[in-house]
Amino acid sequence: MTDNATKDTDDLPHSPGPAGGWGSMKGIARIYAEASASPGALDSLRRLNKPKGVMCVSCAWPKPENYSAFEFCENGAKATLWELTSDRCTPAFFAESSHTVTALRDWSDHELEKSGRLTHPMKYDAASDRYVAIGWDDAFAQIGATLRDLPREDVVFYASGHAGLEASYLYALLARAYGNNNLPQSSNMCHETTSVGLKKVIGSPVGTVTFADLDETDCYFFFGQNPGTNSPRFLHNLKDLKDRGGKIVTFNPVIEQGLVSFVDPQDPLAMMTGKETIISDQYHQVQSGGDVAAILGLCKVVVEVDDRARAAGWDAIIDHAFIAEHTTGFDEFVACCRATAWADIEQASGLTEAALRDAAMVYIQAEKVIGVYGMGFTQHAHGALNIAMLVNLLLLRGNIGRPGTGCCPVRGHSNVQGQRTVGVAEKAHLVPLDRLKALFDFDPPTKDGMHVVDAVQGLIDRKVRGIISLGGNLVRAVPDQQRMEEGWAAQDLVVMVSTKLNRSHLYPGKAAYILPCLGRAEVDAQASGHQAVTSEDSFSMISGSVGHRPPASEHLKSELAIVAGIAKATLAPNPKLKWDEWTGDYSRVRDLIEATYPDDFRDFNRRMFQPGGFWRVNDAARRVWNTDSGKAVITTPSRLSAHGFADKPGRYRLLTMRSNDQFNTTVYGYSDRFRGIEGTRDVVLMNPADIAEAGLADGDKVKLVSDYDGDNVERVLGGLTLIAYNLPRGTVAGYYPECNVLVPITHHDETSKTPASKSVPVRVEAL
Ligand SMILES: Nc1nc2c(c(=O)[nH]1)N[C@H]1C(S)=C(S)[C@@H](COP(=O)(O)OP(=O)(O)OC[C@H]3O[C@@H](n4cnc5c(=O)[nH]c(N)nc54)[C@H](O)[C@@H]3O)O[C@H]1N2
Ligand SMILES: Nc1nc2c(c(=O)[nH]1)N[C@H]1C(S)=C(S)[C@@H](COP(=O)(O)OP(=O)(O)OC[C@H]3O[C@@H](n4cnc5c(=O)[nH]c(N)nc54)[C@H](O)[C@@H]3O)O[C@H]1N2
Ligand SMILES: [Mo]
Repeated sequence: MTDNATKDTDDLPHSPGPAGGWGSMKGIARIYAEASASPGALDSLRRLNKPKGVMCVSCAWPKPENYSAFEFCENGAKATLWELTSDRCTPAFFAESSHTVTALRDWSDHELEKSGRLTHPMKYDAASDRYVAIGWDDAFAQIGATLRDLPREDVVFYASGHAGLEASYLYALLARAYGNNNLPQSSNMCHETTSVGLKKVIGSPVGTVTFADLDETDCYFFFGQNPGTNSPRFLHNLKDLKDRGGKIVTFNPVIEQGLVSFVDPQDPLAMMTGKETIISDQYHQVQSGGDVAAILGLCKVVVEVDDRARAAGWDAIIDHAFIAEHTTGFDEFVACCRATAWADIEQASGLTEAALRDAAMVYIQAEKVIGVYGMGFTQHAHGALNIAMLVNLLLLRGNIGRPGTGCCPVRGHSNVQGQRTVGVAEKAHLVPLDRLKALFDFDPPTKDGMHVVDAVQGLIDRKVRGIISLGGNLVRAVPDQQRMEEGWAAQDLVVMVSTKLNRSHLYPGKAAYILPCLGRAEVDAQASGHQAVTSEDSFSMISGSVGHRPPASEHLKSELAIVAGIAKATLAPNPKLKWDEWTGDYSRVRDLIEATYPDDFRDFNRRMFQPGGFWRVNDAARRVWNTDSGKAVITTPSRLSAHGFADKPGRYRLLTMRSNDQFNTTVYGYSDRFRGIEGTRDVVLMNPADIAEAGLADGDKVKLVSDYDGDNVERVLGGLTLIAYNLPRGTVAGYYPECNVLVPITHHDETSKTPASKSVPVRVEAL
């Protein structure tokens, strides 16, 4: 049983220096060189996340109202430089003798994207096994003809969270006018658990906090989110909290450096002196899937201390007035807290009673608490239960809907949340279909469409026959990659709207097209002049973004123009669908968004450049609960663990992790500086005692074999080096996306179908 406070982490293997500091500067400089970024790219960094500047293409962390000179982080800088590379992937690249599609499959993800920005629309030529250039008009005409021939329900319109609100709105309109709601999105692999699970308990599918809450809170409880790598600008808020004497308690199987200590690269004095801020006051290495039990333990202590306080005639610890007015399920949950034995909680969480009591005391003493979570919560078979448990903890002391408190799911792609807001949704009831009908004079389909998991299953079953992909790299991002590749290649049509070459281009169906688009930092010139686009961040703030760099190629089109091009070539003429006018002036599309979602987008064109963005209303933040009962739901857990399979000797819980040198399937390099892993991603991290017990040794060559009871498919990943690492017993770790061959498509959150990528049952075997 492990319980590491941060003070001990100096002794750990692979515990390099603090997050931020000179390491982050070196990281940016290395990517600047590696990406061969154009010198003008530095100008784009200067404008990042400021009004009338470029909104970062990396993560969805919000933009502040009062920005600093450098309003970007290590990974935002990397993403921007990577996009603004001077390398180009031209028709000449594909014509090189060694660059057949089959040969390119042997390239790593890093090498594929490193070939540079795509410059021309390309079509796969089966005879030569290559992509060859094609004109835009021909590409659109051929795609339109094939789409018209295909059964409407067999075509999928995937979106990955990159594209702005305008292109995304039109993309969803295209799918519905075509005839289906098959609009899966990357959040299906990510925060779908939030969209379904958080909605169920507090009535809001998104988080309730804003920057003002971060400025006011006095405590963060962190579960399975890694700000040092995935939302580094958050580190500044964490440091601010520590500077004003607040507390941070972290639950994570991996010691993540950004949650240990931080040197602010924007603070010259801190940089010169190396002055670190210790981030987590307590760091609890919960085992993978063990958070349900850990939080139950915290709540058990809260209930116990509340009992004692009231018996002694002191103020209650639980906010009983709030509970009575605003919640359901309290009594049953309290009975469960009392009835569950500490031995069971310790067993299921991997943490000691003493450690959980320490954490609970911080919770009890804090007046305003924010609960933060990420993929370590959502990507489990019972991920929604993780979220419900965190909400239980917060509700006990009224820590939702009060300044300085709330629930803070940290989202992924820069506009992943916003795409859902404007209709990229496979669930028909989430979209105001009646308004679409009134605006555009067609009958939108009412049947629910496919989720990513349904689409993958449809590909495996050869039911899905065509896919349009607005950004992303679905072949590499989804579970069951091997079966996915075969299904992908069997389709009639694959259309990828992309900026860089990736693995999803290399399994062409009967007809495959790569349609290259502008990046967000580039000038988007249309009939009415330079266009701006908008996106929505993790705090539901909507901001405009203006590109300033010259496009990577004169042949690029904007995402919006590409969507319009496909739509015009595919759909029967309808005078209400004004694709050319919309392409010529994006403010017209924003008017449509406002007409479709008047509450969220009031005065859209006028407010889009408000510093820090404008806020979409969130009822839960005002203690209005849009749940079935009209109250916030306190959930009694049906189980103590989120991992969802039986434990047995030799079966480990594999968590798939992101390195500091990647953005999802985009691998910038092979330096996972924060974890001390350099030069390779082909590794398995494992507790030294587990290694010894398995008869293996640090440095051994091993393979991972999936040990899934749900089907008989063989899933193996070989060529891995075993590294002894500070992890809880029974939990092993490997990199995403490499490990995706091991994740079964049916192993997903029970309510939202988010793949359970943080707890995959595997065996570790010598090679
Ligand atoms: N640089 C960079 N930034 C990114 C991304 C990127 O790849 N690179 N991806 C973007 C996207 S799309 C997303 S969704 C976000 C993802 O950002 P995060 O939500 O931070 O996702 P991960 O890094 O996958 O996992 C988060 C943490 O969960 C921990 N964890 C795993 N299992 C458990 C568990 O059972 N319990 C607990 N308590 N913790 C657990 C892991 O150790 C890890 O530290 O980041 C976005 N930002
Ligand atoms: N095992 C495991 N699997 C996971 C995860 C995990 O933690 N573990 N995480 C999941 C998560 S959270 C997510 S969000 C998904 C990510 O899945 P995706 O969103 O599908 O994948 P990305 O890697 O973000 O997509 C990268 C590609 O997007 C294209 N691109 C980049 N910028 C732009 C742009 O501005 N416009 C357009 N049109 N294209 C662009 C480039 O061609 C690039 O190659 O993966 C999921 N898969
Ligand atoms: Mo994500």
